[in-house]
Amino acid sequence: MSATSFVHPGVPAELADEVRTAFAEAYGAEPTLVARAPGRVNLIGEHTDYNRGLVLPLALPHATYAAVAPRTDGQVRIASAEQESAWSGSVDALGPGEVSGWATYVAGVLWAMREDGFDVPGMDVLVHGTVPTGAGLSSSAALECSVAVAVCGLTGVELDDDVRRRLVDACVRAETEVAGAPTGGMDQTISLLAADGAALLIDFDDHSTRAVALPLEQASLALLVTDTRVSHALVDGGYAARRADCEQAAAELGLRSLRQASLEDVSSITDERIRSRATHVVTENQRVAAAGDALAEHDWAAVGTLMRESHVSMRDDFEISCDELDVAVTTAVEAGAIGARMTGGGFGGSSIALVPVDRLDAVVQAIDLAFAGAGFRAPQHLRAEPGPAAALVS
Ligand code: GAF
Repeated sequence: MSATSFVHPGVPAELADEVRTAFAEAYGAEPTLVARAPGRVNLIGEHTDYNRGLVLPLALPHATYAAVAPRTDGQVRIASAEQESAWSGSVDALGPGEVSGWATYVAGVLWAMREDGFDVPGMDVLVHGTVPTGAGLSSSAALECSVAVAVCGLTGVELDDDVRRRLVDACVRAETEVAGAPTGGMDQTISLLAADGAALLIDFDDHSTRAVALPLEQASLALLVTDTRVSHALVDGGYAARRADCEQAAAELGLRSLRQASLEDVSSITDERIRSRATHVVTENQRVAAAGDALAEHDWAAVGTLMRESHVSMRDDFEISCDELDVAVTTAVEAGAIGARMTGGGFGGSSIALVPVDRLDAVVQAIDLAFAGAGFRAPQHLRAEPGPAAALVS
């Protein structure tokens, strides 16, 4: 039994009851149904998705629950069990610029689904969840995907692979065109297509996906996620600036994307910053492919090495780490983790470490101590066990 207190994902049936109760309190009636969508943590492959590259995320057990009921007057009401502000308006007024704050993500999904030809009626929506916000664990994608699945439930659309992929696109449009965060598609793809018990190798060149088993328990390993509590926001400029640098690099090389670039190509880029950004993307794609192979062979030591190399690349070439992330990663490895790296968009958020179970408490304590010693805010930790994709809650 671990002495450490982790951020608990909650019990799905209890959370579904809680969201039903909160819905009834907010709207004075029972919801028709509840949908659940997970947050994610990325094992390896950062800032590669919008470069048509490779990523290897897993769905967290931490998730967002959306309770919904249809309305006949074409109105939409959006509320949350956690957030104060609520929004209401017409289903015809949900597009870019119409809604602000967290409700934008919900409104954006309804708008993008309508744009794609889904039947989206007026409805009441209430969300409730356990994905930490601002921690780089895709609480926004979990929110989007829970609403998308709920709408399908309301309108009787079966959630087959084709529909799930259309929902991924709608949720990405919600994020990029309505919320204004120029992200790639990793977070929505893993939330909607995750394979329970596995990581998902996603190739953004052809959008193919392959489940890669993660038999952590069998290997007496755990994935420790440390939220540095340095809030990251994808709508801030750093993420967009990195994306622009990558696009500039590809344009300079005359390529459709950095996925087609080799290290030799990249060495010809004259601007040092652009060359470093492209170096990260090219080497990160190689590391993701190697990590997929290493996992297939249960070569955890190789996975750990790749994670450590990935962190160095993000720190030095892509420059998206920060002191708190560097301390979390270095301390985890010094205290016995096989590998560790920052995860997600960067500039704060979380790290992920691959840790022998019998070293878990020691690693957590070492990180807490190192944060206190450096005068950082106390971090919070959670255990990442690969969970299932978004679905209706029965
Ligand atoms: C964020 C984005 F939303 C993803 O699309 C991805 O680019 C990630 O940062 C970095 O790998 O989570």
